Amino acid sequence: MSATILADVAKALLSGSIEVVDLTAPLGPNTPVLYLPPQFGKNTPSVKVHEISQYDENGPFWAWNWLELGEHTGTHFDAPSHWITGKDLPGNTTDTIPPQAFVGPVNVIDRSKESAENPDYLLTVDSIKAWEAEHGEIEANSWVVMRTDWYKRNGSTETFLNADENGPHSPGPTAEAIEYLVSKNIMGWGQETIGTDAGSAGGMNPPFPAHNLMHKAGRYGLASLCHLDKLPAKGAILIAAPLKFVKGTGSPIRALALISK
Ligand code: 23J
Ligand code: MN
Repeated sequence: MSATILADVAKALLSGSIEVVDLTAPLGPNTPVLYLPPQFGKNTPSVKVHEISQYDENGPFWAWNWLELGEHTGTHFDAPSHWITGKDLPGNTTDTIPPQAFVGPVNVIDRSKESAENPDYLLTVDSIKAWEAEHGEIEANSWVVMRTDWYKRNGSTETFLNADENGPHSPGPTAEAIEYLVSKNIMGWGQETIGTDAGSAGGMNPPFPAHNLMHKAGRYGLASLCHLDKLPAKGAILIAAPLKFVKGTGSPIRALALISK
């Protein structure tokens, strides 16, 4: 690569012609967490912040806290080891994934209108192909994320999970859509909901297809992304790096996008 490309990026960052967009939800005790029904086992707890000192007798000149935090909390990264289908793959945990995976071009499929009309909206293969016909082909090792504007519900667990007696209602991909994206060798799949799958995904074949099929292919997931409405369909660079948890199955991230203004 010519060194001038990075020099141009540096100039653009300094001049403001490249903007950094924050795709991250606030992380704290009010962050919504996934609720899975008892048939699926245990749930992840809410974030807890434990004070160590606050410029007081426990630390006269300093403030610090320690955190109680699930790996899959808030805006977060799913590693292949998160799912049984990815459990034996090499480089499948947050400390062993090659860092090249954390920075890449991102394709933004806007299905906000469809999701507003139908909270159970499912992205299909035909819908992805229609997007590609309009915006260009999805390249290998690029990220694919679905904009739904669901992040606007991310202030409260009730509106975010959107559950009734039939379970949660939130948009996501069909199993076939994920198969198609895996066939394109994408870096990973992300969306704005609590996880990478639709609310109805527990009843799909296979259950939780974005998890099952993406992680089986050694690829990654991003959940609870925000502000995808600020990104172009193509052309942005996504930066989404998990903490280097030893043997981690996932991690909260500070998800960022670079866009040109
Ligand atoms: C475990 C089981 C089902 C789901 C999830 C976790 C997530 O969404 C997650 O955060 O990975 S749907
Ligand atoms: Mn997760």
